Amino acid sequence: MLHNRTFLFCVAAGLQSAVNSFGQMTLTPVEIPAGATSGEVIAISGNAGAIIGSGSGGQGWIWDATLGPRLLSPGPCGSEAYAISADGSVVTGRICNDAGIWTQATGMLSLGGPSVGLAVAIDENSQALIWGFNYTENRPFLWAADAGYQLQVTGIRFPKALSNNGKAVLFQKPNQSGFTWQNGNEAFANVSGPNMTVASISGNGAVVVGTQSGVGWFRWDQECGVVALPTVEGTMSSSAQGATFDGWTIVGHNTTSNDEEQAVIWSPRHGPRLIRDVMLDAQVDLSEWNRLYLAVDVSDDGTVVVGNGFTSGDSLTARAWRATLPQIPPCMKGDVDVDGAVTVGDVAVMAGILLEPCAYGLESRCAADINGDNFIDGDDLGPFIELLTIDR
Ligand SMILES: [Ca+2]
Ligand SMILES: [Ca+2]
Repeated sequence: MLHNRTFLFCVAAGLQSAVNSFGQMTLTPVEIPAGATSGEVIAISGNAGAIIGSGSGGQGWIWDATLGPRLLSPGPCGSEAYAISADGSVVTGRICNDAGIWTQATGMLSLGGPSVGLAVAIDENSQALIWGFNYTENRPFLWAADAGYQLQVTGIRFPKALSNNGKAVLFQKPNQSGFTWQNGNEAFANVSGPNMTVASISGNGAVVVGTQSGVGWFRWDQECGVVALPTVEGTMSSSAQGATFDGWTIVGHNTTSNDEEQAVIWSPRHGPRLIRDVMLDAQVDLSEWNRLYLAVDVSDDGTVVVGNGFTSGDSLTARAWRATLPQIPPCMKGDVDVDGAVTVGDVAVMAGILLEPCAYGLESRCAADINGDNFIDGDDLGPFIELLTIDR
């Protein structure tokens, strides 16, 4: 009798925790302010606190849970929002014909023109850092609070994204010919390929995500270069748009049958999944939505994804959505042979992967990169042995 009651209690507790993890999942429209010309989302802050959106030539906006939706610059020449810092405190984009900086305290201010601000970070001295592009000079600029607006000597390269601390910078090369990546003065990469565009960089600066025709959506890191990501069944084309802090969870779109773009999330452990299916599996009500066509960005911890879709009542006007997910590890750290447990059986595989990391699949690499710096080396060995000891 006692056994049965204990058993029943455990079943009930198990059900309760399943309900709780489903309970964390939601997908809701993002409220946009009156006067906004577009409901499309551009980015979410790394800490998941704020979302920005913009329409071309329109009115950039910001939304957060405390203050709700607001226009960045309600003035006559409008504004656009292009990037938000990881802590959500600073937005950059365009105001009139100038690059702009927005904070809660100041609203949108000009940095100089004719330019647009494209990437923003808070550096190690807690100062805002903005990279953008100057259209008359055809050159990027860097703006910092202490140094002001400075044109860069480099040729035509479009700043795309910064790591959370501003140290790693990603540039798109012209004519979709590839990208350059720079991490402080320590590391540089110049990657070329036809029809290759990049979208974003992981918060830790180590992973670049983008799209190449013939390859589809891809993930790049310094150790193994460009690796095509798997796609959902029937995918004709795909694009990568955003990544978590460690670059092991990536969002974008897969175009499936009927030429329909669908928002998708990938991690090594779960593979590519349509956001729609993730939500429906958790019994989230999507009857309000006709289609979720693009996942635009993801928070640093992977628990909030933002994207655009069409509601059931209006299949012409794009609307932003915000989806919350439970925190799901992208892989089981230490389980390099991918059998679901960290055991002595992983030791031989770990030895092999340390010698030749790029010969292994993404799930094994994620599992072997125990400290999450996107290199598999001696620094992962200590934590690997620790995981072995705990599990045995
Ligand atoms: Ca294993
Ligand atoms: Ca590592």
